Amino acid sequence: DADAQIKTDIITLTRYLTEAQHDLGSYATGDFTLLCHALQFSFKSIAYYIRRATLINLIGLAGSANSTGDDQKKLDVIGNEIFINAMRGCGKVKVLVSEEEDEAIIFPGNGRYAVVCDPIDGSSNLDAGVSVGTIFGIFRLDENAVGEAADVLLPGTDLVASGFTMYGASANLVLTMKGGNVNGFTLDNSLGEFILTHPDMKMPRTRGIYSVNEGNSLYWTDACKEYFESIKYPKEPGAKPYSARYIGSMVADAYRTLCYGGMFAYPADTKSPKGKLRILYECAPMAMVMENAGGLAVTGVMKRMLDIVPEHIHDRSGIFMGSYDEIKKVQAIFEKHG
Ligand code: AHM
Ligand code: MG
Repeated sequence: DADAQIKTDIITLTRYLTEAQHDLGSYATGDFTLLCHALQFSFKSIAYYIRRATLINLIGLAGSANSTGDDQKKLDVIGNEIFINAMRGCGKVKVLVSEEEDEAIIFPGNGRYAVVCDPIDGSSNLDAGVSVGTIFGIFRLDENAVGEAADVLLPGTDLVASGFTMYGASANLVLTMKGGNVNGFTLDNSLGEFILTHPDMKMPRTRGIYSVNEGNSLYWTDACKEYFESIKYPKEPGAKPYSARYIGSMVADAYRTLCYGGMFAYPADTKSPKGKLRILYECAPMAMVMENAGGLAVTGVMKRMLDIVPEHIHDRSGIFMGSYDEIKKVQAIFEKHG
């Protein structure tokens, strides 16, 4: 009967964090758990405003531009403010880097963590109702960190946790911790809780799906052109060409890649020699998720993404990420070109 199917032993994010705090010992102190609770609140708030955006006049431009000259949407501004206030309020964060802020924000107090974030990634898609999301990474600061931007110029291997939310048909949160697995949570709007719905997400090792802005192919390097040609016009007898899927919101393209496998790329090219996506708060957190789910993430010159140390907080990189065997194919072709 129906009653028998109702789950009464549900793992909420709160429960998960409490259990993780026990398991992870030194990584997850009480401070870390409190910080995650503040993060979770910001995700819920942003999800709420995105759902209501069209109704309460939040679509369209705010009339300003962010640090790197992108036009800001009203929701970019609101998402950024929600995030900053949540991070300040929890008292555990010393340094905050946001895509929407020129400079790192330094909070008073003795927070021991640094948070890097893109509060609303994919916002050019917002007015069309396409999925957008929040990307985040958490570093634990060095004992003698003074509280400045330089404190977060670290490789992704130093992240203690990272993940992203995708505000789509439902709000999905993907969370991973250093050395851990990847867990997916879905926001139950009535309960106001993120529920563990996708425990231990593992990407298929291979899948014939590619995700790239093909409109840039004129500017691609020869290696890049050869790779995409090779999957569209396979020479091996019986091999099928790959399917193309490109949403144009990294969170959504990454979420699909996590669930179905395949590869996602934003290569560096002659138009954007350093690529488009930012190392600190877009590439590194995603790379950590990909690796912990059994995949790979590399730069435009095939270096492990998590090893890259940005020189400046808003530095960019080319990126190729996704299923293990797919990224190996990319690497093989790029290596041939030297
Ligand atoms: P944003 O942070 O300004 O939203 O830009 C990042 C987004 C990614 O979500 C997405 O992968 C990429 O830009 C799409 O770029 P393009 O429109 O050039 O294909
Ligand atoms: Mg972004």
